[in-house]
Amino acid sequence: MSGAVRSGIDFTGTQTAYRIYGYITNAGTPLSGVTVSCTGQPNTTTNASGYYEFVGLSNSTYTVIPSGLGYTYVPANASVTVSSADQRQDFVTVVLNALLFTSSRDGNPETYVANADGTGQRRITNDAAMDTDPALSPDGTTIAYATNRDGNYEIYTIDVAGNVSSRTRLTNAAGMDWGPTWTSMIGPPAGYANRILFVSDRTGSRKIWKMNPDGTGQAQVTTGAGNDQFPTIGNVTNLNGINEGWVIIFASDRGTGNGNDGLYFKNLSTGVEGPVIASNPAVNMTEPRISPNYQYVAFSSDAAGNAQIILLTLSNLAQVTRAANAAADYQPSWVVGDNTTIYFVSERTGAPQVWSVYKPPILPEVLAQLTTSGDNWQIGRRTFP
Ligand SMILES: [Ca+2]
Ligand SMILES: [Ca+2]
Ligand SMILES: [Ca+2]
Repeated sequence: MSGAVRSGIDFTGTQTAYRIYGYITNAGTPLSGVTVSCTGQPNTTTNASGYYEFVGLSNSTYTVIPSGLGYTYVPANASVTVSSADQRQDFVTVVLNALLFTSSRDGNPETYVANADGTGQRRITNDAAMDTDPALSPDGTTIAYATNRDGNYEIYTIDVAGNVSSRTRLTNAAGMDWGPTWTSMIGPPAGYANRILFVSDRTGSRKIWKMNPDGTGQAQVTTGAGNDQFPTIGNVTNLNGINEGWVIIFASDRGTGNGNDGLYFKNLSTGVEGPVIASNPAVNMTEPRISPNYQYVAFSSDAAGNAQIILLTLSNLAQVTRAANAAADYQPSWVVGDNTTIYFVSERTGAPQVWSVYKPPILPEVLAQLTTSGDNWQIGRRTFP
C-alpha cells in the first residue's frame, strides 16, 4: 500500500464510511463470542480470531463496550472518534493491563509488577544481581528482562509469578544484551510475529536483534551505521502521510555522530530504514514507545535543556510536551488499551519515581506519582496483542 501512495496515484471521490475494529484477547488467546456494543449500531460478537468490526460509520464519536464470557475488560469502554479514517480499538482481559518497572527498594535492582493505577506492587525477581529492563509478553504470562548474573548482561525470561524454576537464559554472548521487548502475536510480517526484540553490541556496535521467545533464531535486525537501541513495534498506517505498515521505531545516534539519539524506523516488510523526524546533534531524542493504537510515539527529549516527555503524533509529526517539569523526565511507556495515559519516570521529587500523566480531551493534565520507596525506573516496554 505504501508503494501505491509513493508512486503518486491520485484517488478521486471521497470516502464517507469508516469502520471501528479490533481484537479482544485473554492472555494472548483470541476470545470468540464477546458481545461488543457501539453507539447507534446493532451489537456484534467477536469471531474465532477475537475480531470485531462496525462498518459504515460516519464521522462521529462512538462508545464501544465489550461484555460477556465472565471477564473484566480493559478498557471497560472506549470512546472512539472516527475522523475520516478507520479506527482500531483492542480490548484485553484485566491481567494484561499491568505495569512493570525496576525498583531498588530492596537494595538492588529487581523487577516489579503493579496494576495500571500503581496499586498491588509486587516483586518478581529476588537476586543479588542487577535485574533490569522488564518487558511483559503479549500473552501476559512471561517477563523478559536483562540481568548481569552471568558477568555481563544477558536476556532471561521468568513467569509473571516470579517462579525461579521458570527462569530461562535466552542469550549467551560477550558484551551487553539488554532492552528486550516482545513483538505482537497477530499481524507483523513473517519472521517478526511472536519474537523478542533486544539490543546487543556483540558485533561491535549496538544493534537491534530479534529471537524466538525460547532464545533460538537470534538474528540482527537493524543495519545502519551507529548505535541503535530502544526498539518499539507497531502497525503505523500514517507516518506523515505514508502507510508504512508494521515498523520498528528505535533510537539511534547514526544521524548525530556524537552519541545523541534521534528517532528512526525500519519497515519490516520492505527493510527500509529511515528517520521518523530529523535528528539534531545538539538534542538527545530517545526511548521511543509506540502507543497501543499505533498513532503516537512518546519519547524523551532534552531540547528544552532538561529531559522532557514528548508526545509525537505520527500522522503529522506534531510534538507536544507532557507533564512539563524542570527536573529530568524520561522512559515513557503505555499500558494495553489506554491511549491517553503516559507512564514515565521523573526526578521532580528527587529520586527517580514512576509517574503517570492522563490528559482527557478537554481537561488539564492529571498527574499521579505511583511509587515512593527507593529508586523506580525502566517502565517495562509494552507490546500490544
Ligand atoms: Ca536483583
Ligand atoms: Ca551478554
Ligand atoms: Ca523535565
